[in-house]
Amino acid sequence: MKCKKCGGKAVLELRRHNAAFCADDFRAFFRHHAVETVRRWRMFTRDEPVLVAVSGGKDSLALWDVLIAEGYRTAGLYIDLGIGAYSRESKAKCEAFAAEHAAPLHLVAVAELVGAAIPEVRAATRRPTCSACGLSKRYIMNRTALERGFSVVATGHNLDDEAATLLGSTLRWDASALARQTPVLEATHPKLVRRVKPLFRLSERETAAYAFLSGIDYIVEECPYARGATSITHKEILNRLEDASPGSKASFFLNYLDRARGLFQAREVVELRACVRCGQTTTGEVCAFCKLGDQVRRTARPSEPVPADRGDAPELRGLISDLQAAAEIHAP
Ligand code: Q46
Ligand code: ZN
Repeated sequence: MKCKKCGGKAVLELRRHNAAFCADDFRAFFRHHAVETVRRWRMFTRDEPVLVAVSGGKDSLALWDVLIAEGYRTAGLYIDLGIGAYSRESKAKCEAFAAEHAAPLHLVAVAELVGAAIPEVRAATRRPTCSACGLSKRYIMNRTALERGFSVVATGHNLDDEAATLLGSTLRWDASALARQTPVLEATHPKLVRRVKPLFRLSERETAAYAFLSGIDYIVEECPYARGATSITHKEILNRLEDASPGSKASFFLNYLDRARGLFQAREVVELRACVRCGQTTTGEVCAFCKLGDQVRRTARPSEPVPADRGDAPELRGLISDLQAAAEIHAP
């Protein structure tokens, strides 16, 4: 297999692009794709300070790496969820990455703002862990960006994440979720910042390959609460489609953006106002995040132990695991 660019030995084949690349040319291809997405979708300019939400995983650290290499003005934001060893390790990865690149990193703990870490929130509210966690992350990203002078937050969502979310929303015909799914969520209120996903056209396998070939040290373990999530099943189904017909994942999501998204957005008119308690946006009087904090304080119970990592073999984890992607790359 030869590199499409230089004719040297290829280390990675991209079937949907009908191409293969050597390590250097693949990294250049990946960076070009991300930067073109930022430019074409008007996500941010080179003068605008961007807060990059990093979890310690491959996607968000690959995104930060690309933006630093391409000369954007970035700072990282690590949200400490307080999920035992998983959070300790992922935080250490982000701190090490920031130190290595001499880049600023903002740290905010969920426990500081909600009054408890995610395992305690889970015990206190009995609502799905990922729903409370997702709500907290979105709130903290927006509020931190506003308070610290960033007009835009970038997240590391890749094509597989977006296609799986779209499949989930479509299976439920959740019109509001469909209307909200976009790579650029504009700031439609003075208390909102723009939220963007520069890697949305790059697959999980491509992101894993970029992180591996760039020598990025990221956390391979997934969050213990991710286990059994329906989004993993949706990713598996999409991977089977992709195997049978390369390009299906991209076609599913990108054609949604082109052809169907507008139909859902046109129907979705939401009036936002400031939460009477914290000033962040809400459709009611008090925002969902403040209500979550109330609930935690009212019903605080001792937390259940964080599920231990069962050490599943990578192929059992459901996703095209990072290790599989890394293993198929013949190190240069
Ligand atoms: S939402 Fe759920 Fe994630 Fe929060 S509890 Fe873990 S899996 S980290 S992307
Ligand atoms: Zn509030």
